[in-house]
Amino acid sequence: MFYSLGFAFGLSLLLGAASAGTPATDGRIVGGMQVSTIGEFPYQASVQLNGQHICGGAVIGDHFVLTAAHCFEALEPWSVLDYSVRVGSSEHATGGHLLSLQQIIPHGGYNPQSHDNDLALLILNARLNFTEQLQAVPLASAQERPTPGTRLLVSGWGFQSEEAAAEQQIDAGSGSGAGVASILRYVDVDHVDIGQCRLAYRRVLPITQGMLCAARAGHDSCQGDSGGPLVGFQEDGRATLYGIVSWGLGCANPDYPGVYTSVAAFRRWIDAQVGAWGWNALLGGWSGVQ
Ligand code: 4AZ
Repeated sequence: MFYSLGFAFGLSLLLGAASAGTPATDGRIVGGMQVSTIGEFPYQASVQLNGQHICGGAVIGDHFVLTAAHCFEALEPWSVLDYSVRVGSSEHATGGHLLSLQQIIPHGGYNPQSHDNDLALLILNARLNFTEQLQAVPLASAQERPTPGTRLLVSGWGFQSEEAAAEQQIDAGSGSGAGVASILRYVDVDHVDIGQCRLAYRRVLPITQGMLCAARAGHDSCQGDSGGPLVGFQEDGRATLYGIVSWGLGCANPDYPGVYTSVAAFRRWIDAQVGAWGWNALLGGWSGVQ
Protein backbone atom coordinates (compact mmCIF):
# COMPACT_ATOMS: atom_id res chain seq x y z
CA MET A 1 0.00 0.00 0.00
CA PHE A 2 0.86 3.20 -0.72
CA TYR A 3 0.16 5.08 2.07
CA SER A 4 3.50 5.25 3.28
CA LEU A 5 5.40 8.05 2.11
CA GLY A 6 8.65 7.22 2.27
CA PHE A 7 9.26 3.64 1.73
CA ALA A 8 12.89 3.67 1.20
CA PHE A 9 13.72 7.23 0.85
CA GLY A 10 10.57 8.92 -0.02
CA LEU A 11 11.08 8.22 -3.64
CA SER A 12 7.70 9.17 -4.25
CA LEU A 13 6.20 11.54 -6.30
CA LEU A 14 3.71 11.40 -8.68
CA LEU A 15 1.32 13.67 -9.70
CA GLY A 16 -0.59 11.09 -11.29
CA ALA A 17 -3.43 11.85 -13.23
CA ALA A 18 -5.89 11.86 -15.78
CA SER A 19 -6.91 15.15 -17.10
CA ALA A 20 -10.36 14.20 -18.01
CA GLY A 21 -11.76 11.54 -16.02
CA THR A 22 -11.43 9.29 -13.16
CA PRO A 23 -8.98 6.53 -12.52
CA ALA A 24 -9.91 3.33 -14.23
CA THR A 25 -11.14 0.57 -11.99
CA ASP A 26 -7.85 -1.28 -12.21
CA GLY A 27 -6.26 1.52 -10.29
CA ARG A 28 -4.36 2.86 -13.21
CA ILE A 29 -4.51 6.57 -13.63
CA VAL A 30 -4.96 7.34 -17.23
CA GLY A 31 -4.36 10.47 -19.14
CA GLY A 32 -2.72 13.15 -17.71
CA MET A 33 -1.17 15.57 -15.94
CA GLN A 34 -0.15 18.32 -18.23
CA VAL A 35 3.43 18.58 -19.35
CA SER A 36 4.94 21.88 -18.46
CA THR A 37 8.02 24.00 -18.65
CA ILE A 38 9.97 25.37 -15.78
CA GLY A 39 9.11 28.91 -16.89
CA GLU A 40 5.56 28.28 -15.67
CA PHE A 41 6.78 26.81 -12.38
CA PRO A 42 10.08 28.60 -11.85
CA TYR A 43 10.06 27.74 -8.14
CA GLN A 44 10.05 23.97 -8.80
CA ALA A 45 13.12 22.10 -7.55
CA SER A 46 14.21 18.47 -7.78
CA VAL A 47 15.77 17.08 -4.61
CA GLN A 48 18.31 14.40 -5.46
CA LEU A 49 20.15 11.68 -3.59
CA ASN A 50 23.38 10.56 -5.23
CA GLY A 51 22.25 12.17 -8.45
CA GLN A 52 18.79 10.54 -8.54
CA HIS A 53 15.55 12.46 -8.22
CA ILE A 54 13.85 11.52 -4.96
CA CYS A 55 11.54 14.42 -4.21
CA GLY A 56 10.27 17.77 -5.35
CA GLY A 57 10.92 21.03 -3.58
CA ALA A 58 10.00 24.71 -3.75
CA VAL A 59 12.49 27.55 -4.05
CA ILE A 60 11.48 30.05 -1.36
CA GLY A 61 14.53 32.30 -1.28
CA ASP A 62 17.92 32.74 -2.88
CA HIS A 63 19.46 30.22 -0.47
CA PHE A 64 16.42 28.13 0.42
CA VAL A 65 14.35 25.23 -0.80
CA LEU A 66 11.38 23.91 1.15
CA THR A 67 10.60 20.20 0.87
CA ALA A 68 9.23 17.30 2.93
CA ALA A 69 11.04 15.86 5.95
CA HIS A 70 10.21 12.33 4.81
CA CYS A 71 12.54 12.79 1.84
CA PHE A 72 15.41 12.34 4.31
CA GLU A 73 14.20 9.15 5.90
CA ALA A 74 16.79 7.15 4.05
CA LEU A 75 17.47 3.77 5.52
CA GLU A 76 21.14 4.39 5.19
CA PRO A 77 22.80 7.26 6.99
CA TRP A 78 23.37 9.49 4.02
CA SER A 79 25.22 12.71 4.65
CA VAL A 80 24.34 16.16 3.45
CA LEU A 81 27.02 15.70 0.79
CA ASP A 82 24.97 12.95 -0.86
CA TYR A 83 22.09 15.30 -1.60
CA SER A 84 21.75 17.99 -4.23
CA VAL A 85 19.02 20.17 -5.68
CA ARG A 86 18.37 20.96 -9.32
CA VAL A 87 16.61 24.23 -10.07
CA GLY A 88 15.74 26.13 -13.23
CA SER A 89 15.11 23.08 -15.40
CA SER A 90 12.01 21.33 -16.79
CA GLU A 91 13.98 18.09 -16.55
CA HIS A 92 15.11 16.68 -13.23
CA ALA A 93 18.08 14.93 -14.82
CA THR A 94 19.66 17.76 -16.77
CA GLY A 95 19.78 21.51 -17.30
CA GLY A 96 19.36 24.45 -14.97
CA HIS A 97 21.68 24.45 -11.98
CA LEU A 98 22.62 21.58 -9.72
CA LEU A 99 23.50 22.82 -6.26
CA SER A 100 25.00 21.13 -3.26
CA LEU A 101 23.55 21.67 0.19
CA GLN A 102 25.01 23.48 3.13
CA GLN A 103 22.44 22.07 5.47
CA ILE A 104 19.26 20.02 5.77
CA ILE A 105 16.92 21.18 8.55
CA PRO A 106 14.06 18.71 9.00
CA HIS A 107 11.30 19.87 11.33
CA GLY A 108 12.17 18.53 14.79
CA GLY A 109 8.64 17.30 15.30
CA TYR A 110 8.46 15.23 12.15
CA ASN A 111 6.73 11.96 12.90
CA PRO A 112 7.08 9.25 10.27
CA GLN A 113 4.09 7.31 11.63
CA SER A 114 1.59 10.16 11.71
CA HIS A 115 3.25 12.20 8.94
CA ASP A 116 2.91 15.18 11.23
CA ASN A 117 5.27 18.14 10.68
CA ASP A 118 6.46 16.79 7.36
CA LEU A 119 8.68 19.60 6.17
CA ALA A 120 12.37 20.38 5.87
CA LEU A 121 14.29 23.48 4.90
CA LEU A 122 17.32 23.03 2.66
CA ILE A 123 20.06 25.63 2.78
CA LEU A 124 21.88 25.81 -0.52
CA ASN A 125 25.63 26.13 -0.80
CA ALA A 126 25.39 29.03 -3.23
CA ARG A 127 23.16 32.01 -3.76
CA LEU A 128 20.67 31.56 -6.59
CA ASN A 129 20.51 34.11 -9.38
CA PHE A 130 16.86 34.49 -10.25
CA THR A 131 15.84 34.39 -13.90
CA GLU A 132 12.64 33.66 -15.82
CA GLN A 133 13.34 30.00 -15.19
CA LEU A 134 14.20 30.39 -11.55
CA GLN A 135 12.15 32.33 -9.01
CA ALA A 136 11.19 32.07 -5.37
CA VAL A 137 7.51 31.51 -4.59
CA PRO A 138 5.98 33.64 -1.80
CA LEU A 139 4.83 31.67 1.24
CA ALA A 140 1.25 31.63 2.50
CA SER A 141 0.98 33.81 5.60
CA ALA A 142 0.25 32.26 8.97
CA GLN A 143 -3.56 32.18 8.76
CA GLU A 144 -3.90 32.03 5.02
CA ARG A 145 -5.78 29.14 3.44
CA PRO A 146 -6.68 28.73 -0.21
CA THR A 147 -10.03 30.39 -0.99
CA PRO A 148 -12.58 28.79 -3.30
CA GLY A 149 -11.52 31.09 -6.13
CA THR A 150 -7.87 30.15 -5.93
CA ARG A 151 -6.57 27.92 -8.71
CA LEU A 152 -4.40 25.27 -7.08
CA LEU A 153 -1.68 23.51 -9.02
CA VAL A 154 0.65 20.78 -7.87
CA SER A 155 3.70 20.07 -9.98
CA GLY A 156 6.44 17.48 -10.09
CA TRP A 157 8.26 14.65 -11.79
CA GLY A 158 6.47 11.91 -9.88
CA PHE A 159 4.90 8.75 -11.09
CA GLN A 160 1.98 9.10 -13.39
CA SER A 161 -0.04 6.32 -11.88
CA GLU A 162 -0.39 4.54 -8.61
CA GLU A 163 0.40 1.36 -10.46
CA ALA A 164 3.74 2.70 -11.65
CA ALA A 165 4.51 3.75 -8.11
CA ALA A 166 3.64 0.31 -6.75
CA GLU A 167 5.96 -1.33 -9.21
CA GLN A 168 8.68 1.04 -8.29
CA GLN A 169 8.26 0.18 -4.65
CA ILE A 170 9.39 -3.34 -5.32
CA ASP A 171 12.86 -2.22 -6.13
CA ALA A 172 12.86 1.04 -4.29
CA GLY A 173 16.16 0.15 -2.79
CA SER A 174 17.87 0.47 -6.10
CA GLY A 175 17.47 4.20 -6.00
CA SER A 176 17.41 4.15 -9.74
CA GLY A 177 14.97 6.97 -10.08
CA ALA A 178 13.27 4.88 -12.75
CA GLY A 179 9.61 5.50 -13.25
CA VAL A 180 9.56 9.18 -12.58
CA ALA A 181 8.65 11.52 -15.41
CA SER A 182 11.54 13.16 -17.21
CA ILE A 183 9.63 16.38 -17.94
CA LEU A 184 7.90 18.42 -15.28
CA ARG A 185 4.15 17.92 -15.04
CA TYR A 186 1.31 19.50 -13.14
CA VAL A 187 -2.33 19.00 -12.31
CA ASP A 188 -5.16 21.22 -11.11
CA VAL A 189 -6.63 20.20 -7.80
CA ASP A 190 -9.26 21.64 -5.46
CA HIS A 191 -8.89 22.42 -1.80
CA VAL A 192 -10.76 19.88 0.33
CA ASP A 193 -12.28 21.10 3.57
CA ILE A 194 -10.39 19.73 6.57
CA GLY A 195 -13.57 18.27 8.08
CA GLN A 196 -14.29 16.35 4.91
CA CYS A 197 -10.68 15.19 4.74
CA ARG A 198 -10.79 14.01 8.38
CA LEU A 199 -13.89 12.03 7.56
CA ALA A 200 -12.20 10.42 4.56
CA TYR A 201 -9.17 9.41 6.63
CA ARG A 202 -11.00 8.66 9.90
CA ARG A 203 -10.00 5.01 9.88
CA VAL A 204 -6.51 5.74 8.65
CA LEU A 205 -4.78 8.61 10.41
CA PRO A 206 -5.62 11.95 12.02
CA ILE A 207 -5.55 14.93 9.68
CA THR A 208 -3.90 17.59 11.84
CA GLN A 209 -3.88 21.39 11.78
CA GLY A 210 -0.53 21.15 10.07
CA MET A 211 -2.01 19.41 7.03
CA LEU A 212 -4.25 20.45 4.20
CA CYS A 213 -6.00 18.32 1.65
CA ALA A 214 -6.63 18.67 -2.05
CA ALA A 215 -8.20 16.47 -4.69
CA ARG A 216 -9.92 16.38 -8.05
CA ALA A 217 -11.24 13.40 -9.97
CA GLY A 218 -8.32 11.67 -11.62
CA HIS A 219 -5.84 14.33 -10.52
CA ASP A 220 -3.39 13.91 -7.70
CA SER A 221 0.18 14.03 -6.60
CA CYS A 222 1.93 10.71 -6.14
CA GLN A 223 5.25 9.15 -5.35
CA GLY A 224 8.14 11.26 -6.53
CA ASP A 225 6.11 14.45 -6.18
CA SER A 226 6.67 14.45 -2.44
CA GLY A 227 8.18 17.61 -1.09
CA GLY A 228 6.96 19.51 -4.13
CA PRO A 229 4.86 22.64 -4.26
CA LEU A 230 1.08 23.06 -4.08
CA VAL A 231 0.66 26.62 -5.29
CA GLY A 232 -2.39 28.84 -5.49
CA PHE A 233 -2.71 31.31 -8.33
CA GLN A 234 -4.87 34.41 -8.08
CA GLU A 235 -6.52 35.77 -11.16
CA ASP A 236 -3.75 38.30 -11.59
CA GLY A 237 -1.25 35.41 -11.74
CA ARG A 238 0.14 35.98 -8.27
CA ALA A 239 1.42 32.71 -6.81
CA THR A 240 1.33 31.59 -3.17
CA LEU A 241 2.87 28.42 -1.76
CA TYR A 242 0.13 26.74 0.29
CA GLY A 243 1.30 23.19 0.58
CA ILE A 244 4.08 20.65 0.31
CA VAL A 245 3.24 17.22 -1.11
CA SER A 246 3.29 14.91 1.89
CA TRP A 247 1.19 11.74 1.80
CA GLY A 248 -2.06 10.08 0.88
CA LEU A 249 -3.67 6.68 0.55
CA GLY A 250 -2.92 5.82 -3.04
CA CYS A 251 -2.93 8.35 -5.82
CA ALA A 252 -6.07 9.83 -7.31
CA ASN A 253 -8.14 7.44 -5.22
CA PRO A 254 -11.57 9.08 -5.18
CA ASP A 255 -12.01 8.19 -1.51
CA TYR A 256 -8.73 9.67 -0.31
CA PRO A 257 -7.58 13.23 -1.03
CA GLY A 258 -3.91 14.05 -1.34
CA VAL A 259 -2.51 15.37 1.94
CA TYR A 260 -0.12 18.31 2.01
CA THR A 261 1.89 19.94 4.75
CA SER A 262 0.28 23.32 5.35
CA VAL A 263 2.77 26.12 4.74
CA ALA A 264 0.55 28.57 6.65
CA ALA A 265 0.65 26.33 9.72
CA PHE A 266 4.45 26.25 9.65
CA ARG A 267 5.06 29.82 8.55
CA ARG A 268 6.56 30.76 11.90
CA TRP A 269 8.90 27.78 11.89
CA ILE A 270 10.04 28.58 8.35
CA ASP A 271 10.59 32.26 9.17
CA ALA A 272 12.52 31.32 12.30
CA GLN A 273 14.85 29.02 10.38
CA VAL A 274 15.43 31.48 7.57
CA GLY A 275 15.90 34.38 9.97
CA ALA A 276 18.27 32.50 12.23
CA TRP A 277 20.31 31.33 9.29
CA GLY A 278 20.63 34.93 8.15
CA TRP A 279 21.92 36.04 11.53
CA ASN A 280 24.27 33.14 11.88
CA ALA A 281 25.50 32.71 8.33
CA LEU A 282 28.56 34.84 8.86
CA LEU A 283 29.42 33.24 12.15
CA GLY A 284 29.51 29.67 10.89
CA GLY A 285 28.51 26.65 12.86
CA TRP A 286 24.80 27.26 12.35
CA SER A 287 22.85 24.19 13.31
CA GLY A 288 19.20 25.16 13.11
CA VAL A 289 16.62 26.09 15.68
CA GLN A 290 13.56 24.10 16.65
C1 4AZ B 1 4.06 9.31 -1.62
O1 4AZ B 1 4.11 8.10 -1.54
C2 4AZ B 1 2.77 9.94 -1.88
N1 4AZ B 1 -1.74 11.10 -3.45
C3 4AZ B 1 2.72 11.28 -2.13
C4 4AZ B 1 1.51 11.89 -2.38
C5 4AZ B 1 0.37 11.13 -2.34
C6 4AZ B 1 0.42 9.79 -2.09
C7 4AZ B 1 1.63 9.18 -1.86
C8 4AZ B 1 -0.93 11.81 -2.58
O2 4AZ B 1 5.02 10.01 -1.46
